[in-house]
Formats: sequence, C-alpha cells, structure tokens
Amino acid sequence: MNTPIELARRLATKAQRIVFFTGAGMSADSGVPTFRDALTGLWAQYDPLQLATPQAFARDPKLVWDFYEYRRDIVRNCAPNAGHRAIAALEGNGREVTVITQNVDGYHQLAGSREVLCLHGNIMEDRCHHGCPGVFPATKPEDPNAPVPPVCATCGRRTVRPNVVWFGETLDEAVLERARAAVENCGLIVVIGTSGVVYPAAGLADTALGLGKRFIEINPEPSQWSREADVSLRGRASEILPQILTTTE
Ligand code: BJW
Repeated sequence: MNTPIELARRLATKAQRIVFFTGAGMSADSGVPTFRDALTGLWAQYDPLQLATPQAFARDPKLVWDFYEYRRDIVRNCAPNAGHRAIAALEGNGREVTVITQNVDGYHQLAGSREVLCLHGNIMEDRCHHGCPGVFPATKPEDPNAPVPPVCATCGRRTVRPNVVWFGETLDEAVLERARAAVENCGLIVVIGTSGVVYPAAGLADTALGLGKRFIEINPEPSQWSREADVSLRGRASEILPQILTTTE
C-alpha cells in the first residue's frame, strides 16, 4: 500500500500544471513567525486591529511603521528554506508551476521561483498610502532623526507605508484574477502552511476543491480542507516538500 508521502509524490510527478498556494507556515521553518499559531504567532502578541489596518495607520502611523520595521529585520535576517527551494527546483521540464502566496517576505522569488503571485504584497517594498504612483524598495534610513514614517517624495506628506494588504483593503484585482485562472487551469494544487481563515485568499483553495482538482495539503495542523484533500500531510513544509517534489525517477 502507498504511504501518503508516496501518494503525494505520485500526484506531483504526474501533474503538468501545479499551483502551490502558500501561507505563513511556509516560512515558519525559515524563522519568520506565523500569524495565528498559539504561542509563536504574531497575533498572539500583537493586536492586528492596532497594526494591520488602514485605521491603525491613520491613528498611530509610527506604531505601525515600527511594527513593520521590526518584521523587516526578521525577513532580512532569515532566508528561504528547503521547502521554497524544492518548489523552485520543480520549474522547467515542460511543467507549469505557479506559486500563489499570501506571504509578504519574497522568499519564493529569492529561492528562484519565477511565476509568483503575491496576494498580500511585499513587506520589503514601500508606497504612498494616499496612492501617489510608485512602489519602492524599503531601505533603512541612515539618519536616526529621519521622519517616521518617511515623507512621500511626490506629495510631501508623511504617508509612506509598507506595500502590503491590510485588513479591509482590497487585493490587487489583476493579481487575484491571475491566481484564479491558475487555479482553474491547474491539475494539482498543493496548499501549504495556511490557516485558511483570511479571504478572499482562502477562497482559491475552496475553488480548487469545488472544481475537483487534485489537492495536497501540508500543515502540522488539520484545516477545513483536510477531509476533502486527496492527501493531507501532517508536518513541516521544509521537511515534506523535498520528500514529495524531489524525484528519483
Ligand atoms: C506550518 C508550519 C510549518 C506552522 N510548515 N505549516 C469573507 C468572510 C469573512 C471575512 C472576510 C471575507 N472577505 C473579506 C473578509 C475580511 C478579511 C478577512 O478575511 N477576515 C477574516 C480574518 C475574518 N479580509 C480582508 O480584509 C481582505 N480584504 C478584502 O477582503 O477586501 C474586500 C473587502 C474590503 C472591506 C470589507 C469587506 C471586504 C484583506 C486581507 C489582508 C490580510 N493581510 C494579512 C497581513 C499582511 C501584511 C502583514 O504581513 O502584516 O495577511 S493578515 C495575515 O493573515 C497575512 C496573511 O497573509 C494572512 C493569512 O495568514 P496565514 O498565511 O494563513 O497564516 P496563519 O498564521 O493564519 O497560519 C499559519 C499556518 O501555518 C497554520 O495553519 C499552522 O498550522 C501552519 N504552520 N508551522 C507548514 N513549519
């Protein structure tokens, strides 16, 4: 009889079009905290309503900016893990691989994945909260007395913010459309390290199940998709992905 790992490896080997749908658990083994894990998740320590909403930024921009600077330092000091690398290594050989990620750390791209749809933006970029054009790499100001948040070079207001999607903000419709199309056209979706509570992102996995796509889940904890998944693997992304994606054939 096939083990779940063997079954997952067979599904991954056969699929021509694969979507990887990833959440914070994907980068947990890199050392980047998740949001909702009971003891180690960011929201166990910090209140998302005070930090990850446009209202929070309007109320206390410095508090929000400092929270993101703290998180940027974590992202700068960590690196993609074996799971990110296993996904990136799968590209080529005539296979179509799309990574749809809720993560803002940019680690899939750093690992070498080329088709990466970032639903919730990129924490290592800045933009103006009032919609002035342009997205810029986040840099650390050298002057300790520089205004916080920084001043927008276009409108001159202190409205520079991280290029991420906060609660109550809409996702980039073009990115979401491409993600939906990738899910509709795939043969297999691999859902990794997400609690599946944040919409519309989680709706992509719902759609995949509704369309009867082959479905693999990787997570130490069960989710709302576990029972319907073809294979539900309980474990860490950095350990399981290399086992199911590295073929010996
Ligand atoms: C491991 C592991 C290991 C651990 N290996 N796995 C429909 C119904 C209900 C509510 C809504 C709805 N539609 C919209 C909403 C409102 C809201 C929402 O979803 N709220 C719910 C929480 C109730 N959504 C929005 O506001 C979105 N916008 C929107 O819908 O616009 C239209 C609209 C506007 C106004 C009104 C109504 C509609 C925007 C959502 C933006 C989310 N932003 C954040 C922050 C990004 C910036 C930042 O980084 O600070 O995105 S919140 C946070 O959650 C972050 C994540 O991308 C997202 C998802 O979290 P994720 O990745 O699942 O992480 P965790 O921590 O939850 O789970 C980690 C998992 O990993 C766990 O399962 C672990 O077990 C596992 N794990 N170690 C593998 N080693």
